[in-house]
Amino acid sequence: MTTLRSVSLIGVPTDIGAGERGASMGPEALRVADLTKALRSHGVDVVDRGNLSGPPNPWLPPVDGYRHLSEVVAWNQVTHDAIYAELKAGRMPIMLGGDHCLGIGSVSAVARHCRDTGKKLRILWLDAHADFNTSKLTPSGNVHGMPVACLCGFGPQELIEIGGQVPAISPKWVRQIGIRSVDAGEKRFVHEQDLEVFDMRYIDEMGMRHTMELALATLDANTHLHVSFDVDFLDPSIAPGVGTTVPGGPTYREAHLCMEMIANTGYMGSLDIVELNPALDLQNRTAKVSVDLIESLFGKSTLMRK
Ligand code: 4U7
Ligand code: MN
Ligand code: MN
Ligand code: MN
Repeated sequence: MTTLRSVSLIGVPTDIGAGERGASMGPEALRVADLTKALRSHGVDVVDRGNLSGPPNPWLPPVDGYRHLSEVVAWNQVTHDAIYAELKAGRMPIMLGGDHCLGIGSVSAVARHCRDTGKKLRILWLDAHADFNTSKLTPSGNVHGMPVACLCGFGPQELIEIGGQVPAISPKWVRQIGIRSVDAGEKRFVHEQDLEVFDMRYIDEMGMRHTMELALATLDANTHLHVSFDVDFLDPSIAPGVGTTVPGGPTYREAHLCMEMIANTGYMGSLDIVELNPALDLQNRTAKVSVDLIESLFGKSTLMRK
């Protein structure tokens, strides 16, 4: 990649939507793993905006199918505002989570920006989970299992309207990669809404290359590509520091190929890095592997390529 990009890092230190405490330490772990330096080594202009702030985690049980709903709304509102401001200023936001409920604020801001600018939006959801639960379907009440549904308009009013338009996105704009844990009711809903899911069986059978060719097939010069990278996408053998590990994820090389192919499109306009939980990590290994993968996402390659 030769284009110089301007990136803003936005830390969102909360685990308000998670089922396990600790993702609130994710932003600092990524900084300790030298994310800024890694990006700069690829010619990226990086500004670290520091961390957003919001309510503490009261660690209470779910009420009407949601845990901590009012706090989740507050964190997503500040996330939306920060991401939207960066996009408006012509910079690429990288949201350092934090748990994946923050995808609601982040993606709804990106969708708003795309409406403003007439861009076509595509969302790559790299995850072990579909994150398509609703308050009726969820087995946990944890909102980090619901962001894709909320973005598609299925969720509580206060959350689905954060980006100013309901629904914020269409399920047709989403491609999910690496999925291997979907709850029973969630599975029916994914099918009903016709989400495009490249699950691990598909990747096993067809390979990561073919998978990514299909997932990236409808991009064009007018596309804004948003990448929502839940670190539990990765196989737990290389990424143990997450709250919800699921065995059988992409290997180190499969994950790099995925990132390299995204980089080659040149269309990535925003990124989330979520669900990293340093309290469960081993010597910051998962943060380091995440930074490695982000380098590939920004064009690192072994050899010069045509
Ligand atoms: B993540 C789960 F039940 N589906 O809803 C739920 F298995 O953002 C997990 O992808 C959700 O990490 C995981 O609680 C959310 C569970
Ligand atoms: Mn997720
Ligand atoms: Mn996940
Ligand atoms: Mn998780």
